[in-house]
Amino acid sequence: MSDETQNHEDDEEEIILSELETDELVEQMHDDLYNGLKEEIIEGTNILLERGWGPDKVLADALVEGMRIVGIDFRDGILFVPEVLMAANAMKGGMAILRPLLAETGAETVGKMVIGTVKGDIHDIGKNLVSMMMEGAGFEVIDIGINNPVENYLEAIEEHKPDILGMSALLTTTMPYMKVVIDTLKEQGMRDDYIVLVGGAPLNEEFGQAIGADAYCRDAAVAVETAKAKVAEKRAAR
Ligand code: B1M
Repeated sequence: MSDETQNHEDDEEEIILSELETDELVEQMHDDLYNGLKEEIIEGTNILLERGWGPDKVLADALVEGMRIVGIDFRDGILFVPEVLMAANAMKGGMAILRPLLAETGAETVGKMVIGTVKGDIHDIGKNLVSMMMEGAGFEVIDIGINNPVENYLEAIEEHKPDILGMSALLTTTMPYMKVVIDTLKEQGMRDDYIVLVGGAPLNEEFGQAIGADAYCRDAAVAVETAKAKVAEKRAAR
């Protein structure tokens, strides 16, 4: 090990989160999220709460802002799936502490999404990544898993009343099923009650439009940005 590496490691070991000024701590948490350090994120979240920060501020300034940076670097090809999964997992550590506190304050969540992979399709890695990034951005996510017939989507939106219905498909043979779900929503007069976002490797913009979705999302970072924008639009229109 070179001296430089040794010094760098020594530097890293010396950081004691509770001794940092609050603004330094928040910056350190952005770095820790980026590096997928769950224990540090849990510790940092608790310290900020002890210092009197409200859970909404911890969520927005420390966690969501950190994940926003992760999302940008993922979009730009600087970070890859394994790193993003680790960051999202670290974020979950902080979220687990904040979620009950946020519920107590009755603060309006960023939004709620039901998401699932369509009938006939068992691919879920991309969907899980989208779920985690959405949670990282402060959304409440109800993940109904894989191989979902239209009835499962209807049941979930009836029960959870989300802002967004998200669908994932990885096969050219299963992607047309998204249209079945959207058409059923139309038939039941519910289409306009939900923002419908679709994604998956074989899809594209034109397909999203052709089946009547509100947007096609190329990746998890785009899903987060699109979801935020569409929910804000919908709330402003209300
Ligand atoms: Co499958 N498979 N697979 N497979 N598999 C593909 C999709 C395939 C392209 C491989 C190939 O042939 N090159 C091919 C599809 C060909 C086609 O349809 N034209 C294929 C096939 C054929 C099959 C089987 C039929 C193979 C067989 O049994 N003969 C079979 C089908 C099973 C079924 O579903 N009924 C099958 C099975 C499997 C495994 C079980 C082995 C495994 C899945 C494990 C799992 O998911 N738990 C698997 C895998 C891993 C793949 C590949 C290699 C990787 C998929 C993946 O996880 N990508 C895949 C090849 C490929 O895509 N390169 C392949 C990483 C992931 C992060 O990306 O899922 O694209 P992705 O998600 C992205 C975006 O698309 C977007 O955001 C995500 C994150 O950035 N996104 C959304 C996705 N969903 C979204 C939803 C949203 C928004 C954005 O909602 C709002």
